[in-house]
Amino acid sequence: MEQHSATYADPTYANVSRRPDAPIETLTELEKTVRHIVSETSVIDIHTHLYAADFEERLLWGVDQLLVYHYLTAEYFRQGELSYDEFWSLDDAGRADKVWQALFVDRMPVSEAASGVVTALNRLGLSPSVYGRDLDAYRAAWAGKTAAAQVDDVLATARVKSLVMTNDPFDPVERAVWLEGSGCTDTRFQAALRIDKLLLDPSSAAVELRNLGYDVPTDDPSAFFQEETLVEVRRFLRDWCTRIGALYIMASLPGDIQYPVEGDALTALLDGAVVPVCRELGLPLALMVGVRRQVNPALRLAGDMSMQADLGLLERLCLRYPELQLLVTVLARENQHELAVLARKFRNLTIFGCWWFLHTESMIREMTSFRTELLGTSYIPQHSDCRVLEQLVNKWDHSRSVITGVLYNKYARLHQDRWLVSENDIRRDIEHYFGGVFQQVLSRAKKGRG
Ligand code: RAT
Ligand code: ZN
Repeated sequence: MEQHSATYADPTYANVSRRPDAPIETLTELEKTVRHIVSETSVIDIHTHLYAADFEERLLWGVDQLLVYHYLTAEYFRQGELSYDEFWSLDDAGRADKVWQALFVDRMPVSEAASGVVTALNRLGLSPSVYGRDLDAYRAAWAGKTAAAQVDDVLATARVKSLVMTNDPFDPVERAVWLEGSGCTDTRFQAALRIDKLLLDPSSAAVELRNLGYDVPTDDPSAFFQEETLVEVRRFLRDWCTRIGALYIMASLPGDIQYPVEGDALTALLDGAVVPVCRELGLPLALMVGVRRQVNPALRLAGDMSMQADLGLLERLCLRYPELQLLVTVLARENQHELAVLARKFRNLTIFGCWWFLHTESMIREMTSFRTELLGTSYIPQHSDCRVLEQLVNKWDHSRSVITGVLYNKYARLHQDRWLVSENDIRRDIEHYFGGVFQQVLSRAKKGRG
C-alpha cells in the first residue's frame, strides 16, 4: 500500500554506505534513495501569494489563517450551517472556529485542503495525537511566535530555499511598501510583476497609470493602439520591474482569450508593451490560463472557477516570439495533455506546476506522470500557490510524496532494463526539477534580450 511519508526523515538512510556514483543494485534501495533525495532537496517555489515579513499584514500566517484559506471556505459552505452573510460577518477567528468545527471536528478532514492543514500541524511539531481536536490548543502554540522567526522555521521545515511572490502594482497597500517602505529585504522572497488589471481591464488600469504619473489617456479606448500610450505603458512596466527586481512578468487569464486579434487592446498591449519589455529586460512572461473569475461572488475569493482554454494564444505567442521565454500553467484538466504536447513543439514554452484545483494528490500524479513521459525533465513539476506561510509545509510535503512515486516508477523501468541509476543521477534530476529548470528559463530569457 502506498504510504504518505515522503518527506519524513528516514533514520536508516544515513547507514547506507554506497558511493554516490555507484549503481543502486536493488529496487528497494532505489525507492528509498529517490524518497530520501526528493525529501531533502530544497526547492525554488516559482509562484506563491506569500510575502516577506517586510510586508507586515500582507504576510498571512498562523492556524486561523490556515483555516480561512479560500480553498477551505469553499468547502465550509458545502458542509457548514451558516449563510454567506452570517459567515462573512465574523472576524477571521470566528470564521476559523466555524471551519474547524464543520470540516475537522464534525467529519474527517479528507479533502486535499483539509488534510493539508493536518499535515502542516503535524510537521510543525504539533502532532494532533498530542494536541487533539481543540483549536485553542493549536492557537496557544502559535502565541508568542514572531512572523520573522516563523518564516525561518517554515522555510526550513518545507525545504524551500526561495520563493516568488505575486506583486501587484495596482494594489495600493502593496504599492506603498515598495514606494514608501523598505521594499523587500529578505532575499529568499523574490518578486514577480502581476499585470492582470492592465491586460484584462485596461480602462481602469489607465486611470491608475495616470495617477502614478504616466501620460496615458483615460477617456479614449483606442489609446492602447497608439504608440505614445504604449511608450508610457512600457515605461510603467520597466519602472516597476526594476523597482521590485521582478524575475518575470505574469498574468492569470480566462480560457477564452484570443490572440492576435486586430483592434483588440490585449493584443496591442502584449505586442506593444509586455513582450517588448520582457525582451528588453530579459525576463520571461508567465501566463496562467483558464480561470473564470467570480462564478459565485458570494464566495468572495473562493468564487472563481476553472474553464477550458484555447491554447492557440500560447502557440501563436511562441511562434511569433521565439526569443520570449514563456512559463505556462493551465487550470483545466482537459487542457493538460495538449499543453504538454505544445511544449514539445516550442522550446521557449516551459510548463510549471499543478495549479489550484489540480493541486490534489490524484491530479499531481496523473499530470507529473505524463509530463515526465512527454517532456522528460524539461518542465517544472510544481509550484505551491500558497497564500498562508505554513501551507508551504503541507503543499510541498504532499507534492514531494507524489513526485517520489512517479520518478521511482520511471527509474525502476530503467533499472529493470539494466540502465543502472546512481544517487548522483537522481540528485541531478531532482535539483533540475526543483530549481534548475527555472534558472535555465531565467538565463535563456537574459540571453534572448533584445
Ligand atoms: O490559487 C489561488 O490561490 C488562486 O486564488 C489564484 O490566486 C491563482 O493562483 C492566481 O494566481 O490567479
Ligand atoms: Zn496564484
